[in-house]
Order: sequence, then structure tokens, then C-alpha cells
Amino acid sequence: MMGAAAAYAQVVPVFSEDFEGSTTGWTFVNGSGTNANQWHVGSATNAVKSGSKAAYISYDGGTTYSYDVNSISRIHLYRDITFPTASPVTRPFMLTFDWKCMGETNSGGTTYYDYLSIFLSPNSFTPTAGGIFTGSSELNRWVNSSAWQQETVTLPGIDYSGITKRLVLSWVNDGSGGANPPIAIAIDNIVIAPAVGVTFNSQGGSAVSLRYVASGAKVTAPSAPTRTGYIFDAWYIDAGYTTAWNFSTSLVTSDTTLYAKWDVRVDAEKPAIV
Ligand SMILES: [Ca+2]
Ligand SMILES: [Ca+2]
Repeated sequence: MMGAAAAYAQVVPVFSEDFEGSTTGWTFVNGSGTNANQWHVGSATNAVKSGSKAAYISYDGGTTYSYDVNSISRIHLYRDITFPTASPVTRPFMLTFDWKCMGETNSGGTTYYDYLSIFLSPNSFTPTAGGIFTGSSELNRWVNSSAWQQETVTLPGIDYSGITKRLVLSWVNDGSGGANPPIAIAIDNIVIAPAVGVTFNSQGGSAVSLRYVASGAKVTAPSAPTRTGYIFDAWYIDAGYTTAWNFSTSLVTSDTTLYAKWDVRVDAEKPAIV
């Protein structure tokens, strides 16, 4: 329609970065060089999830994926991302990425000393080397995994249509202690994309809310719905009940509707056999 903005297409990413190509658009805030630890995009051993490059912290100019635990760091890697103009936005955006980082916390894991922090901030905030980033909208902090993890973050539910956000990756470490060997942050395959929705058609049973997940992710099974005179059987991908949805293996790659299958309760006086 002329003049009408299209709704965001499902699955199509707003932003995607695998670090294989140019780093144009990214700003490295590593300070004057007196700090050993710096952000790099490169090919250090153990720092790459897929392809041949990733972003990570190195104490020796990108050769080694590791940090100097005695060199205090507040360093940043950031870029601006402009969301396309589209309305209405009726589904959340998901940020996904692969990461690993042991860093350092207290023994209870409640206080972080060496960690990655990610912000999706207004672009009026600019990170400075040596300073904790104070932009709004810290999404979370990541620490305590020496193995690669895939993370999914549901972005705050605002209208992103046509606005520019600043994606800030901040590495912070204090001047002592840390995992041995020190494992700093490595991050790869950053994607921001609209979520895909799973609609649960309860087929006459109690209502089950729509769930959003990142494209390619699993959806968690909801609590079983209830229906007078029936026993809930399972969720199916079709209203003819030929194929059940396997919540432990099936991946949601587009908007999906699942249908509740019900068995007639033969003797309503007796409780259901579990
Ligand atoms: Ca890569
Ligand atoms: Ca430390």
C-alpha cells in the first residue's frame, strides 16, 4: 500500500554480525594503549565460535585470547544500529549471540569483578576508556562459562521503528584475581531479529498465551490446559492431529500454531490416570 509502512518481516534480521568481514561501523574504545587488555576482532586460538574470526579480549594485541588479571580494564566495543521504519511493531526483538567468559565473581556468583556487560543504549551515550559505561539499558552481564553458550535476550518492549540504538559491549575487570587461565569474553554471531510467535490453540480448552522465541530456538512447553470432560493429550502441529510437537527437539523457525489434542474423559467420576 502506498504510504503504509510494512510490518517487520519475521525472521529477517535487523542486524547480523559474524565478524568475518570488515569491522567498519564498530568503534574500539581501548584507551591509550597503556592498558594491556584490549578488544580485538581476529582469529586467536579458542576465541572463535564459527568461521575464522570473532571479537574477544586480548592482552597482546590480538594474538592470544586471554586477559591480564592485574591490569584494570573498562574497555568497550560499540556500534550504532538503526531499526527500519515499520509499524505497528507487534512482536519483540530478540538479541542472540554466542559467548564464553569465565571472568571473576565472588564465591556466591552474586558480585561480578571481571565480566562482559551489554547495553542497547540511546546513541547519545558514548563509552569512554577507563570508565564504566553509564548509558541506560544494560541488558545483562555475562560470566562463569568456559564453554560456548548461545544466549537469547528479549529486548525491552518499546517501539523501535526508525530509531537508532547503540549496541555496547563492555569488558570490565578489576586489578586482581580471575579464572586460571584467565578466560575473558569472546563473542561471535550477534543477531538482532524479530521474534517468531507460537500460538497455542487450545481447541476449546483453557486459554494458553502466545509465546515469542528467537527464530531457530525451542519453545518451552506451557502448562497443560484444562477442559471439562476431557483429558489433555498433547500439542500437535496440525488440527488433524497427525504430528505431535516435540518440545525437546523441535525448533521454531517461523510463526507457528499448535493445536491441543483432547481425549474424552470416559468416566468423569474417576480422577484421570497419570
Ligand atoms: Ca565468526
Ligand atoms: Ca579480577
